[in-house]
Amino acid sequence: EDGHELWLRYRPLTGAAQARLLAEAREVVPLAAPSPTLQAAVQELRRGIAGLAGREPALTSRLRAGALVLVTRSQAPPGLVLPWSELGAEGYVLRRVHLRGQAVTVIAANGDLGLLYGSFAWLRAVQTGAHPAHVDTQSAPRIGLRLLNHWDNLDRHVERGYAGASLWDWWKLPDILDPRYVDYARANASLGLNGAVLNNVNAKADSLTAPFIAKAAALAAVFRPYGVRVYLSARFSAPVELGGLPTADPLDPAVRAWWQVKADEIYRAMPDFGGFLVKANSEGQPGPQDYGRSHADGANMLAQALAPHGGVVLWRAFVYAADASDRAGQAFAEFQPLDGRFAPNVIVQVKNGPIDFQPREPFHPLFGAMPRTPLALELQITKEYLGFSTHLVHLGPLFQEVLRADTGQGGTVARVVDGTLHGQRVTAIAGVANTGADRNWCGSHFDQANWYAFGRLAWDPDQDARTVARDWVAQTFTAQPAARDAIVQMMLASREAVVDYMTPLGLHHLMATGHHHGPGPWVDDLARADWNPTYFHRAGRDGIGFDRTATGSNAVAQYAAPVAQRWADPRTTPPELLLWFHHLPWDYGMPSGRTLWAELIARYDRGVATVEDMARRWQALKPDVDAERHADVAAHLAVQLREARWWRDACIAYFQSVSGLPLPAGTRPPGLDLAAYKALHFGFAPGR
Ligand code: BDP
Repeated sequence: EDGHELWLRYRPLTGAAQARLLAEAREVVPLAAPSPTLQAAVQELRRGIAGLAGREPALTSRLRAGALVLVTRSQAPPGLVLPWSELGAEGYVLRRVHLRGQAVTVIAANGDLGLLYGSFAWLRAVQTGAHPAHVDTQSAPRIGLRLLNHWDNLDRHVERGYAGASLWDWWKLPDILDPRYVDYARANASLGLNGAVLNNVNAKADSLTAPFIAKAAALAAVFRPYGVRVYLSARFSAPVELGGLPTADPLDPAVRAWWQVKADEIYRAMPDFGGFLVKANSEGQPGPQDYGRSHADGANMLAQALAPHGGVVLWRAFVYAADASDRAGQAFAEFQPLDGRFAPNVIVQVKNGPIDFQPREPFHPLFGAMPRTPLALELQITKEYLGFSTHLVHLGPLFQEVLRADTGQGGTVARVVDGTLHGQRVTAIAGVANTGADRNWCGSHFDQANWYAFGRLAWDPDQDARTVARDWVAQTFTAQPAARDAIVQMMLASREAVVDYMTPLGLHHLMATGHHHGPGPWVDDLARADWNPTYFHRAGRDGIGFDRTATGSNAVAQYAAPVAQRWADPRTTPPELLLWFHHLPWDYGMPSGRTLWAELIARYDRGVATVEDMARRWQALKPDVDAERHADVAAHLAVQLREARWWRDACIAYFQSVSGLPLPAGTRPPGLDLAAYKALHFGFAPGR
């Protein structure tokens, strides 16, 4: 039990459940045109049933009672009435019906990809405890492009990766194919993820050379049966670096022609290539602004090259310049005025919050503010700022909080992203992957749940994070309800815990320099003001917090009126976002009755207490979890507890040095002097 099988373990059910399963899955009957995707669906069902029920069902073409029938609309026997038109290209129905007089279970879809998704959904239902005769589900994805973004370099180093080297063995590709590539695609298909950007947004032009296109095409061929399309991050200056052109100006005809030829070349190798992801004029990456052109000029040039082939451009809105008065306001200032100026196959990809994947941020003000532009939501699955893969932090609640945030423009972020609010046809969601070559794929057992939660919410952004976590636990650890729910409870509490022990009350970016491991609230000497934690918390004798109201940067005004009004006033700002928007005196009165100073300390304490509680709960689960994984998670929790205490102590020591206030009565003083916390350095932390 090293976690390698992810949530696709298919361990034997109990005796009675096995019998029930076999009664409904005696045989697998495909009524669909043969294809590699259909074959993948059939294989998964046979493998899953063999594991769960202890007997592999036969593959036949005869319809008998108790068969599991994979059926597409075009091959459906007369009399099979299903809501086909509601299923789209990828949706499915799971239902017990009578076909030619026989009681069978159908997995029905318009095409073979729907059958594959339906097969995984049926297996999931059975694994999570559903009675196989009562499974009755209809589902179709709400968002069109559901993508993982890999920040994987061509030398296999993964930027912000905490699970070992990249899965992609670029050196051995295209000739030698690691069997993991299939399992990667299976895992994604089991969640409904349908695309992977293979290389880092901090891109090298080399990834667009012929040898690397061939390597990417080899991966695309492995992924294809599973519906996972390949995308590439494109370096904007590639026409100069690879093509020898004097410029990469997007309005230059030779540059445009270069991209056109490059796109044609890529599509010859991968006819279903998804498109380009681009980080431009951001953190040193080249872009159209280098030539006095706009983001729209740059994106549209690439879009034109991809359009004849049906590809898209995902153009990132993660930008901030050194001279900006407030980094949180910059993407909005640059992108919002471009609304309506992007080609139809451009999607602007926006991080969930306006800074950078913090434990908590308000939703990004661009959501809802660009009605004429498709916006993709970019979430980070890898936990760059949330304790890497050593801390157990379940991100389902974070993802859900963003998706459910009301933009004040007539709908939530989910309604912007799924295109319903502004009638977008092209829709997308992206998660920065946490996968690597570690045996358990994600650096820890519980980090697998973050990949899982992302995939499930990408398929249906209205799903409840608790339900998704419950499914994951049932598939991965145990379906026994008491133990399952105890694990779910730990997971759901973990996100608020990390907020509390790192950055409570709307604080952000207090992490140490570069690697972002551990506390560094005192850091004030970096080249750019907006890289320093002191820039973000602004603590002094007078108080703490970033004034983003009219008396400060006024970034709050970027939100729609109802939201902006609420957050412009500290009394109507939720405590969770208080110091994001307001600079307040240390004795400011909090709703709890405490002063701000006392509340800050109480939150740090609460964060540590929650981790203590998680570790206790896990100990109590020892009888319910296999020894190998139990010990591994316990070891991770011990590290997390130590580091939560370090965060709490270092931050309290630092903020006390700034506020000059005594610790409230009963507060445990930090174990060390501030100087000792400052002196800690981690030159070899992973993920840089
Ligand atoms: C930041 C990361 C950096 C990424 C950047 C991005 O620290 O490694 O390159 O975001 O999203 O979170 O482009």
